[in-house]
Amino acid sequence: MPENDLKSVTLLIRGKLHPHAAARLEETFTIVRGGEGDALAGEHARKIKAVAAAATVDPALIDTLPQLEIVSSFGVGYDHVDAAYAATRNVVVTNTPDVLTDEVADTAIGLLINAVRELPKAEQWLRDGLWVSEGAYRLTNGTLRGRRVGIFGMGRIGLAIAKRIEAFGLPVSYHNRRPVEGVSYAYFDSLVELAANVDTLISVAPSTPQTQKIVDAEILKALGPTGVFVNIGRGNTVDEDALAAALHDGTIQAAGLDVFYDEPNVPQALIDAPNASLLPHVGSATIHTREAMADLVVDNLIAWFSRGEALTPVAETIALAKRK
Ligand code: 8YV
Repeated sequence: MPENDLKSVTLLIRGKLHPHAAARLEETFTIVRGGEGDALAGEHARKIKAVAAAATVDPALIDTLPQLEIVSSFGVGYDHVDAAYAATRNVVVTNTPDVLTDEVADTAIGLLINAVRELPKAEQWLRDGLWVSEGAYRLTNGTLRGRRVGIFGMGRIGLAIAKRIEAFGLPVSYHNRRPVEGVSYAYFDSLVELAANVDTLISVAPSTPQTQKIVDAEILKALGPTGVFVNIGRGNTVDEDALAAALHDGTIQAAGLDVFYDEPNVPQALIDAPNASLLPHVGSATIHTREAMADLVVDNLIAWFSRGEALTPVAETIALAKRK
């Protein structure tokens, strides 16, 4: 189908999609909107061939759309889309990798330094006038010097973080579902072994059935009293009760968290932990990077309907990335 003829394709926008993506989609396709929990009118449902997703796409929705060919999801993490189920219905699922890699890696490093060197608290000290009334902010117990860093999840973002950590002069090791070809960092085949061999654990792990609350009391204990835990992946990979307890009782030294189990609700016990540096899921949140992600959502849809090819299919649907 020529690119200027895509108005014949009906597309559902699911959730609060980035306005740049929504505007481009409206120009190109015929749009139907349906937020979380909205019932789709049967008449539309029969016509919809594509979903642009910033919210849940579950088996029930997929089954409501008999002509569905593609779900283009916003974000590199796509745990809100049941990609395994989509594959069984010959529906290709795409996400937005690569364009956010450096932004998220930058945020991970910022979070690590904030947690270790207490920079947000030092800034608050200045803003509160305490530099004048009390003198210098206290010397921090935490430092990056001499740290050994473990990365949980050695995908594209994990590698970008590892590169940055190397530039800081610190050794890197990692745990992943399997060793990554061409990566020379030391590999540990269990998370607890990695935690026991480092004092700084950075998690970039996606949410999968295998990773639910995988960072638990045992992992935090293995990380130890000088341990720093940073999470830039997904909040449901962490047992937050165990993490809050570990921060309060000194099982670990500090944490830097960008993601939480039940966003935007952050447990009070984490907010109350003075040794936690907390961010409201801003890993990729710049105008530059979010616009690039929005473009990739749209470009996947245009490539699919004009050339029969998805640009960035997720692993579960890679076999469906070219229209037969
Ligand atoms: C986005 C993310 O904030 O890409 C991801 O997986 O977590 C973030 O970049 C998220 O998609 C929500 O907009």
